[in-house]
Amino acid sequence: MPPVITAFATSPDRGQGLARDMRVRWALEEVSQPYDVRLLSSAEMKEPAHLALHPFGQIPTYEEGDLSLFETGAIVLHIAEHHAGLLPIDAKVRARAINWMFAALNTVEPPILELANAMLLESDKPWSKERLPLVMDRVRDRLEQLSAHLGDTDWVDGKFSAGDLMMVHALQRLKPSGLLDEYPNLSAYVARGEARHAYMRAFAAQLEVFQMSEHPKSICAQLGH
Ligand SMILES: N[C@@H](CCC(=O)N[C@@H](CS)C(=O)NCC(=O)O)C(=O)O
Repeated sequence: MPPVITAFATSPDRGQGLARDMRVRWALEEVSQPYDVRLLSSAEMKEPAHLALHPFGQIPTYEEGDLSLFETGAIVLHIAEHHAGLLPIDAKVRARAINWMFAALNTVEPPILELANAMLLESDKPWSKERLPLVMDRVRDRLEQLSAHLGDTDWVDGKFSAGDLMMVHALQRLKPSGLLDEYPNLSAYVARGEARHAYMRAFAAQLEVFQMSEHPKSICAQLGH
């Protein structure tokens, strides 16, 4: 039985790959593992059946036999530890790749999420105009450092790893802000991630869910049903 992940039945980003099931889909595609998806409405995410799998009522979750996980960092690490392709074999290089997964989640992603919230949820607040530049500068600090580290290399530490997967996905959320464009090597880094075949397969799969939810009739018509 393939693992089962959960995802939004109707993704708020309209299938643009920002929902975090994308990380898990991408990881599974990188290691060529099939998976099933259980789609949830916002209401279903807060019901007891889902809360038993995810105490915070979010997506994605990952079920494999009697193992059930939440938190994309833990899920992607689990996948990477059990299938070749996302973590190097050498113990020290492997530890460094895991190091980069944590850096993406704990150091780079938090200011990006703060900015996304500031732009999406706080723009109507009287203090928003004054606060936004401060939040943007906090993101810039991290981008500057990451950009200096990356230099003209392709990936954060040698070959592509789960560290890059998490980092690219965290950075993608910056696109609407324009901040990524200030760092050409980071824009190119994200584009390199998006150009991977595994990424493209994962993206297409999650976009299809959104298209089916929004235009079920036209998709059925295209499929000849
Ligand atoms: N730290 C969690 C974050 C999960 C998360 O924020 N999921 C979002 C979708 S990308 C969600 O379920 N949002 C709906 C909600 O919180 O009610 C992870 O990496 O898995």
